[in-house]
Amino acid sequence: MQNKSFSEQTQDLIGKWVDFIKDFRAQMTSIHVDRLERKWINITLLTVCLLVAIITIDAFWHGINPPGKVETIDSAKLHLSKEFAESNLGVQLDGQGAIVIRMVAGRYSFFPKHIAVPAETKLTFRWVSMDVLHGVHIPMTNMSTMIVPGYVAEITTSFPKPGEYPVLCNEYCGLGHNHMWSNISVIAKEDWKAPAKIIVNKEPDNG
Ligand SMILES: [Cu+2]
Repeated sequence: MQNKSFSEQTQDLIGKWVDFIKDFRAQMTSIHVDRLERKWINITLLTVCLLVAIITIDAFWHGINPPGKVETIDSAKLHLSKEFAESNLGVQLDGQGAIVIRMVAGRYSFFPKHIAVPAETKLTFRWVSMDVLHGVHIPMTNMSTMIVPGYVAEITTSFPKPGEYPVLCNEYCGLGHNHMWSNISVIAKEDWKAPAKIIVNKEPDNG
């Protein structure tokens, strides 16, 4: 058998698809479909198209895109990276005084194990995974995202009331998955003390 060039292979594939569609149409037109049934098929298809269109337009309108499109990082070198080195994890203030929290997920815990943040304050969480796919869910907040190895997941949230909030992994990550949780102490705004160390800039770690 002789090797075909790429364009010949593409033409073959297109030909097969055209044949398939023609065949499918011929079969569909040969079947008797009641007028009322046809009407409902059309209504159903239109509804599906409408819903897909709404989701697509909404995603573009709100600039929703997968976390993978935003920022990449080498998961194998997190401990050597500038931003996610152990000493930089946890609650920090950036140059503008905004609170940024850097967390690492790994089988089977979130690091640091415990943090304290102020209530009713905008908090930016930056999550990375050191091994496999994890998820993070904090009930009663909008915090629910996948933590995909190789990517930084950034979420902005705030805690309405002081108290203890659980941090749960919601992606199955291995045998210890159901033990993968930690907690966050949310402290009244006026009682919270900012950490002493200030990181002015996060530097890109992408090699
Ligand atoms: Cu898990």
